Amino acid sequence: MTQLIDQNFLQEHNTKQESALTSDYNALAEKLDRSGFNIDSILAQAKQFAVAVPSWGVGTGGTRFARFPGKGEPRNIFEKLDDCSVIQQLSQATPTVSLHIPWDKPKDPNELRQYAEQYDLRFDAMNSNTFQDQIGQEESYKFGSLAHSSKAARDQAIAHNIEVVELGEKLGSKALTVWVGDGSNFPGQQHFKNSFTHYLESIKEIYNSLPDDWNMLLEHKIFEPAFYSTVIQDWGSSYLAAKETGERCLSLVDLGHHAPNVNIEMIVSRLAQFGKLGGFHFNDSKYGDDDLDSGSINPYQLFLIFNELTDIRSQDTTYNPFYMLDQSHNVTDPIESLMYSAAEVQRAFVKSLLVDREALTNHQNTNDAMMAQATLKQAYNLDIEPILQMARLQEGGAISPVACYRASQYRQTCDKNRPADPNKTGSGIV
Ligand code: AOS
Ligand code: ZN
Ligand code: ZN
Ligand code: ZN
Repeated sequence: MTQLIDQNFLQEHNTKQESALTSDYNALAEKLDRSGFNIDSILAQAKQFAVAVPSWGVGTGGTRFARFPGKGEPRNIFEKLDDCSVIQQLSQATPTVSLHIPWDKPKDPNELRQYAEQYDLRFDAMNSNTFQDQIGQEESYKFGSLAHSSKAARDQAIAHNIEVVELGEKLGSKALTVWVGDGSNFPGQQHFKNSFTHYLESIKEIYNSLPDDWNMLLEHKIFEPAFYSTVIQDWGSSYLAAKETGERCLSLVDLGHHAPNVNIEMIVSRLAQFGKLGGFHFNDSKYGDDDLDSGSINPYQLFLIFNELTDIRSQDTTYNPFYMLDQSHNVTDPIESLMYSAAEVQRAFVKSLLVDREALTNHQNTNDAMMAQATLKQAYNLDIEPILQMARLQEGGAISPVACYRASQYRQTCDKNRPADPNKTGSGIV
């Protein structure tokens, strides 16, 4: 396997911290043992945890006002994969990449697949894009795509999605995530029922062309780019569409796509109860679809979401929704943000394993509100960092990914090897 951070360097970096980690880990083991948890079984589950990196996340994001590119940004999908491989090498929590078409459209899918394979990276859900017009495209998406009033525009959007699925099959992906910006900016602009009917017809057509072992994930969002109404604005519309469409059509929850203060963990529970929770886009939000780093604003909410997921898994161990980070990095090095965020999601997952579920159930059944909330807090307030560090160490990653990454000078190397040249393809690093 190709590794862009020198393994000896990584080991040296870890060695300096190993004895401190061992004593922290042993102390935590004792503490957990007193509450009836075996740390090694928690560690084993922490090692299994995985969240996909979005290919576009390794470039600096931006707002509609400006974008301030960072140094040595990846210029094409191959360089994006290089960066993803570094994130995985150090964090050991991100073995897959979620592609976006057409931004990442390869000339030769085989070449792309092989390029990823050298890093042991696989491809997660494919993302289609009918929220932007591409050069040379016949129909415009200005007034919508899958829900457009014009059949020609809808057909074009359907064809694009089918093409994305075909490409995904060649790359080993198993899911298509559909997010559309369709909606309206003025009351009266769009007929609510007709646009939803059009959307339903369109996704059924895409669904019918899906391979048998694929899922289709519908992503709702309350607003933006449409500012008055959105066709798939909430989990209700998403659920209805998924239910109408078929068994393998599921809802995807992006944490930033709800009104402020909405109880997302409850949405998680509802969708799961009826077999329609298919995946997540993790990020954090203060005001809207801010796409801030996971766990940076409301880590308790993230924990409560994983508390639901772990509860669901306690009844169905095969349940395995798609997890992806969907963030926009404007002021940080995207590699640092993605490594840190992956660990934050992993942290919420690990803490959810440490909830005393039997006690919680008893408190719920006896209506002991104080002790029920305290049971959740008991797990949430634990410092489980040694488990995350040990998981990374044992998997060949970095005890402290950000520190190790900075010391490796990877970004500085990229800055040298990636002179801005939009026409250049291939990697400047390997
Ligand atoms: C848009 O707001 C959604 O979060 C999408 O999931 C995603 O960010 C977009 O598809 C990027 O391509
Ligand atoms: Zn998203
Ligand atoms: Zn979003
Ligand atoms: Zn978002």
